[in-house]
Amino acid sequence: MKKVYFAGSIRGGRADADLYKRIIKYIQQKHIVLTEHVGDLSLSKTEGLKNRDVAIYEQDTAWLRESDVVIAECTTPSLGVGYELAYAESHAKPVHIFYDKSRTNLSAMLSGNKYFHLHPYRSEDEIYPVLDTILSI
Ligand code: 6IA
Repeated sequence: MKKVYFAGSIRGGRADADLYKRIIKYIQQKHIVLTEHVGDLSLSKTEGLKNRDVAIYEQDTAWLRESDVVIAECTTPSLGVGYELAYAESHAKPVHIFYDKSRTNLSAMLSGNKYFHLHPYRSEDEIYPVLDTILSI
């Protein structure tokens, strides 16, 4: 059983929140997702404003350090997710990036970094077998 840090856009926009929720549910069948709130559909783009951002940063970076693997859905661009990916790299965590190639032109700062494992997909059903492979290693 692995500890998975799942990263997805929050203030960057919640257009893919349903997808995050499905991916998190899938991973949770066999593993622990430290960041279940990323798929919380009641969490809006502005929800975080009333929360204490320092506490969020401290908690998320602690979870990143604790995680075995980082999985990010990057179709909706997010500054927070970009930061988390660089943080994960600096802590030598394996990082897997999923994105819908018909909807996103992934930042060169991600697609140009050979450290990251990129998983462009055309349809959502392509994501799950790749997750199985990643999480069985
Ligand atoms: O820049 P963004 O907000 O799009 O960054 C999204 C990423 O930052 C996600 O992968 C999260 O891990 C992290 N993040 C951003 N906002 C929050 C947050 N807000 N809580 C936890 N992680 C966050 C309040 C949530 C609420 C349920 C208390």
